[in-house]
Amino acid sequence: MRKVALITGVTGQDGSYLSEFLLEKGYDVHGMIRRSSVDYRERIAHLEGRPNFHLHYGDMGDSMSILQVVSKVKPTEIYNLAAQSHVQVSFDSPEFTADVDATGVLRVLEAVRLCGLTQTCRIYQASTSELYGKVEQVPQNEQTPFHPYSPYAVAKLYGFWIVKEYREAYGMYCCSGILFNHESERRGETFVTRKITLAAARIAQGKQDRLLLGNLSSLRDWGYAKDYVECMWLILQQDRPDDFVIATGVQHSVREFCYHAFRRVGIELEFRGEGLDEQGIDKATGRVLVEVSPDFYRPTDVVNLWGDPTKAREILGWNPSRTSFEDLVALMVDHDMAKVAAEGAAAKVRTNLAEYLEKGIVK
Ligand code: NAP
Ligand code: G4F
Repeated sequence: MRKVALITGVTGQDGSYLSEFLLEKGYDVHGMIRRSSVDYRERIAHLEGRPNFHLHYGDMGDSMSILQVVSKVKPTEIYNLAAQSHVQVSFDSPEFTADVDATGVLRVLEAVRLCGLTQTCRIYQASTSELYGKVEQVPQNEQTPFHPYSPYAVAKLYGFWIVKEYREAYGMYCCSGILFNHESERRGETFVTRKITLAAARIAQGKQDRLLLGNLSSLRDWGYAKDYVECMWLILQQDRPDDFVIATGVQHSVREFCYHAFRRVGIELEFRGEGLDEQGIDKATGRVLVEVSPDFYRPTDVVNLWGDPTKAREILGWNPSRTSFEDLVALMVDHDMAKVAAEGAAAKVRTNLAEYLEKGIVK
């Protein structure tokens, strides 16, 4: 049996972990990357040069490039992870987000169909808990109604439905994993968890003064990305195609994430005030380390995500509790403490990014 996987979004957080996971399982792994004037492939640099790891140029906005990659690789499994994945950015670039996150999914499905691979290639679509958006039920499971609440979520909703349509219309084995937030030491630096762990490390080492955040009360079900890529694979190994919620079943606020991250670097935070006036204060020194800025509020924000992973546990045999919330925060903070300490000559560049983050230039 050929085991050939094609991963779109291979340079992303999940793409890098999934590549490692599939290589370990003996797959030939092909990743699709987009051409850029700078080579930013930090997350997969350690895999390049391995005999079973191959990269191809392609773009989710370009049908012909996807068709070429699919026809050349003839994958037995496609993991469609490529996306404009930042919710705030989707408000700034809604058309681009729709093209990549919605129409892009259709392009992948059509490429498989046009290459005559409908019966030999299984497809995983990276769907999201953002589909529940302005939630109509807590916790959320596979039966919970969708109520997308950002351009990103609306685009991903199209992806979810077109996958379902191709499954029913053409009998294709294509599935969506409705994944709740999953984080790691490879998480992009403008997502809230990584922004917090990097800031905690920099503040502890005297390289940043304070951290500006948006809605501290927002609730998320945060898991560890390395655990979640196993589910993507499991979803494609079942007798029949189906969609699954992947989550830990445990919920925390952004405020709690901050509290635990700072505690890990030895700073006990106390939160005082409300709304825009809320502050995170270092109990030992009285210094204000966390402040709220309207720059990081969203036009519409999803504030109550909490997943019910019962189906994944029972059918896929997946363990949603492998990495606890506390362990996740600790591993991210420990990684960033070492990273910040080693920054040396590059410190200024990193500090500039921290300043941009603080001023809301990069969200
Ligand atoms: P990520 O780190 O932002 O990675 C996104 C990947 O998509 C990158 O490799 C990026 O390439 C690629 N990409 C973006 N636009 C592209 C285009 N036009 N053509 C080709 N590639 C393009 O995201 P992630 O956290 O790994 O998430 C993976 C997938 O799961 C995404 O679809 C995301 O929406 C979804 N998801 C994520 C979570 C989560 O909590 N992480 C939860 C639910 C669903 P560059 O490196 O060139 O930018
Ligand atoms: O970390 P976030 O930007 O992640 P968000 O919006 O939940 O999206 C992530 O998870 C989704 C799964 O549910 C994925 F589909 C998506 O691709 C992405 O990976 O924001 C989390 C929460 C939000 O409510 C946001 O308003 O944190 C709040 N927040 C508060 N201050 C902030 C900030 N978010 C960011 N990025 N930056 C802040 O300063």
